[in-house]
Amino acid sequence: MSTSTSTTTSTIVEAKVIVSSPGRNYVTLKITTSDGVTGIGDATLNGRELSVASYLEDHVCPLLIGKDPAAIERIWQYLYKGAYWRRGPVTMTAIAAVDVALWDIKGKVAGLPVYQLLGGAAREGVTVYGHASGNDIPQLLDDVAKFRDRGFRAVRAQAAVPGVAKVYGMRKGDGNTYEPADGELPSEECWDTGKYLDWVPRKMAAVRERFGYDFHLLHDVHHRLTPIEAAHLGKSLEPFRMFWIEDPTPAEDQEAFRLIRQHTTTPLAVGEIFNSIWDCQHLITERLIDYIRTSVSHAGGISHLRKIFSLAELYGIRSGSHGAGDLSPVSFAAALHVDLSVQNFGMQEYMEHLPPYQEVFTTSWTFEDGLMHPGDAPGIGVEFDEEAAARFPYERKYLPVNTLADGSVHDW
Ligand code: CS2
Ligand code: MG
Repeated sequence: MSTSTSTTTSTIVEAKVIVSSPGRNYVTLKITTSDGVTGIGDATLNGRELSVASYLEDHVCPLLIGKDPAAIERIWQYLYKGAYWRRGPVTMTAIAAVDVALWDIKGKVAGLPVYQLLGGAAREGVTVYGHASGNDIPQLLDDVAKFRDRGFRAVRAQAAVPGVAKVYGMRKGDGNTYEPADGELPSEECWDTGKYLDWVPRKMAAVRERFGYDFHLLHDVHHRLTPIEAAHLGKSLEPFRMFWIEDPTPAEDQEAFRLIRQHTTTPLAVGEIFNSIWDCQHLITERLIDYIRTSVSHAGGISHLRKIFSLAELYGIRSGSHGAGDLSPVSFAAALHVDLSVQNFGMQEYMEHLPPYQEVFTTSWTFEDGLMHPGDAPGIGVEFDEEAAARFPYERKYLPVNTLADGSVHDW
């Protein structure tokens, strides 16, 4: 690209991909400019990390050299339209990493935190929800209590389903993580919709009975129900005034949400596996959902996420960015900058990262009284220690695979 799009003379001189596993696998892109400014982006795609690393190293990094780092939108379009092959998790995660690294650079050059470049703070802080879980109701209630004692204003409640051996959302071992699997190959889980549908309302009733209604209660269905089953669940949870139920049904079929909507007033959230605005166009413009959960790292970076949230704002739909631990501290911080600056912010997921991530990523965000703030360091506000990252080599890991009792594969 020879077109000069800004008055600066700075160019990109290096784009480097670092794969490391400080607590879990993370793929980090580091871009350096001719002025010696560096920016980082998160290119982690859980269970498929090396595909994005290769897409970047083999196909994207060579294209960046010599380009103007200030021309974020043009570079975004060059990587999206210029590839001819568009969308998909690998492509869009790679583009997201470039986008966030360039916003980081822009902030550092301007001496401003990224949220200031996005229009400034629209609120004092970002409401986050924590992940409570338990092997039975008393354990779940103890865990919810811990989050409330720490000041969380919103808690997601997941619990083991009696009669189902392993369930999404349960912590294990040191209590810190439930994904990905331990082994070098995927673990298998066996799902039972009937048992789950009977159990969830009992669990939520217990939570509301013990703690009342002065905090937000959330639940992740993790794509496991058919639309009519999801409608049944939404209806059965209405007395517990859920903040949302998440991913009630697989969302490849956007139209499916119309059916759920017709049957329940429980708010619906979806989008963590979406990669672009086209994945949620009808969900938003036909008001089939209440919260759009697309993430910085899997939906094309800060630039594209802002477009999705702006579209949603027109239809009264609020943001609810995915913030699981497999999104590195870089994309979590980037999400906080977006959350703070958009008008239609709803809720941010906060699944704390596993130690020893702090040896590699130094963050400047804060948590106080249930609200988070990205901090005022120039750029994204996360420093990446490449030498430390080298001490934690990549380990192949997969997400679990779900089956039904007859052995057929079900959504995990
Ligand atoms: C999840 C994730 O946080 C969530 O809401 O659904 O834990 C999801 O399973 C992982 O991000 C997959 O990598
Ligand atoms: Mg989820």
